[in-house]
Amino acid sequence: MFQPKVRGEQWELGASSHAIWTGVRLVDVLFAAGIQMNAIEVTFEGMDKGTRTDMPGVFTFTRSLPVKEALNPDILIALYMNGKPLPFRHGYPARLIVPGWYGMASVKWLHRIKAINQPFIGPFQAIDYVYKNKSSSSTHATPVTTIRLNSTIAQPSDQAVLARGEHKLVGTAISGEYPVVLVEISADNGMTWQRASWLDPQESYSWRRWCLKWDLTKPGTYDICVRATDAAGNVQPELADWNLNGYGYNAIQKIRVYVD
Ligand SMILES: Nc1nc2c(c(=O)[nH]1)N[C@H]1C(S)=C(S)[C@@H](COP(=O)(O)O)O[C@H]1N2
Ligand SMILES: [Mo]
Repeated sequence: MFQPKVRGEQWELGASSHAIWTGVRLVDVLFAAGIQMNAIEVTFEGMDKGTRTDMPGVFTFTRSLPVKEALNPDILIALYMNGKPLPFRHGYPARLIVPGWYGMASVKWLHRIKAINQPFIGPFQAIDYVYKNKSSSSTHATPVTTIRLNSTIAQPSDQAVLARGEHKLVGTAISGEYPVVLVEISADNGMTWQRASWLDPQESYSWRRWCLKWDLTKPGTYDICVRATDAAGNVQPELADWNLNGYGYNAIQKIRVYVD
């Protein structure tokens, strides 16, 4: 949804989902294996490999975490998704789950974990999944890490035609940084805001669903926006930080609905 458009898959509102993961704590495996004091990063290698258009060679999907992050007791080597063995496409038989981070950190089809004493440089670490603008070289780019404060309207959908009467707006909010404490809706394109109520309790790393009853008495066109605020007082931006590969989009979502 960046303007100007970025290359690649145009995800728009897609590429977001939610599941319950069960497995083994990474930190327990690292200590059981005897991780050494001089380790600075831990690498995670997937079983999939392939060629790239930007450099010769065959590469596995390998990512690293700084040791400090890797020891987070909430990181899992997940074996189950929603109570069942991982489906193949989601990483069977084992995948890393780095909660609160964007998906690229959660290496699927995990088959090797290594503690290393120098920074890991691989294309999926240093070329992809970094925030870059046109002028920054890849050495100065910032890695994509935690999920930015974000919220979305699931219902009604954009361009919906609604009957007059009472409607329920529902959606989700998430942040990988601080808990989301407030979701507000505007039906006048951002002039005034109303507080939504929560459908879910606050839970670490989870998205949290919100809802708002809305009485539509007058026919017309309505621009509806949703914005979330976190516990540190951050509010979603009007415009997301544009970057070459289109990562971390979290601008306030706007939809338009028509009332008959
Ligand atoms: N082995 C491996 N793990 C991977 C990837 C991959 O290509 N290979 N893609 C990553 C990216 S970019 C994302 S967004 C998530 C997608 O996980 P999902 O398929 O369970 O939604 O897996 C991550 N783990
Ligand atoms: Mo991704």
